[in-house]
Amino acid sequence: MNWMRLVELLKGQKVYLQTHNYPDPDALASAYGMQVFLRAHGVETTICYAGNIEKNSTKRMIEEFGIEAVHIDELKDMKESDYIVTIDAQKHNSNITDFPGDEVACIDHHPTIVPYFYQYSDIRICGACASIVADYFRQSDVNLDVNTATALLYGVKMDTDSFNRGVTDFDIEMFGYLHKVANNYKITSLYNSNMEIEDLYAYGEAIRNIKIYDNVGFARISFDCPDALIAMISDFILGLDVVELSVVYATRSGGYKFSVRNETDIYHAGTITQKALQGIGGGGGHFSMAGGFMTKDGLESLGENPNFMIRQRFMDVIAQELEEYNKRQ
Ligand SMILES: [Mn+2]
Repeated sequence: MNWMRLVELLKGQKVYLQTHNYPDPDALASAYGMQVFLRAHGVETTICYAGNIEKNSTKRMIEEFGIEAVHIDELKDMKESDYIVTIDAQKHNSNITDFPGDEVACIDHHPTIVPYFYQYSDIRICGACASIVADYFRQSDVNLDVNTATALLYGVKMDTDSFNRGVTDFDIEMFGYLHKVANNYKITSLYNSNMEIEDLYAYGEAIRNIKIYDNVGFARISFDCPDALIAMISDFILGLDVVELSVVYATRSGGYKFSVRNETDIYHAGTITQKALQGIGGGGGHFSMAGGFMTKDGLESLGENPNFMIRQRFMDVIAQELEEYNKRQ
């Protein structure tokens, strides 16, 4: 990371900070933090996204912190020569729409699926993108105000499921840095109102449909749900004592949207999701958490009993992964 190079690159340009589609608290907190950081160095930016902000709790977070994020439909004047910094996302990933501007920089914490050359790239594998953004404040000695520290800390907490998921020493270090400044009461209050009544229907259906094969839990939801909710349910299923890897999927555009969680050191959720959905959709992610999708055509190609086929595909890949793990031991 070389924050001065980033500032020099963006100075004098029209700059957009683009999150992944359907931005979650980590994406929004990271974009907001970057905006405050860049403003302190004389660079004005616009935060933008495609898709919707789905969860009430995320909408509330935006209000609480005063984050201004503009939907692509309201951005008619973006030009090809304008600069884009992708935040919590990388160009060419399936979860980010290609906007007209030029993706000159990337700040992200996900493994790269499709490599792309940015003029400035800061991709560090850690629990939350907000941890990386916090590091910009620390390294450059820009004043970290309470609102920004609180937003970033909330992003870290949400993306790491309170330091239980994908967390690294670096996230903990940044937690210490943010915690000194943040309004911790505000974080607790936001954190404890994450669930909406409608979410319970999705939980209900997942619980009714759950199938356990060995140490793997599968659950299907027959209606469209926000990504964040599918992820929460996947975490919930992982909480079962007998489940070490959970695969939760919900109907989306004629196919399915997947969320996969892993608590072992044997499997890699990203690899498993990618392999299991190859040819019928796509996916990827971290060792502990991954997302994926299956297209309508992919689903139709699975024939009469698609749910059985989905479980079969995952179990086959999981068996291969276990075999490779045992070989390495
Ligand atoms: Mn993130």
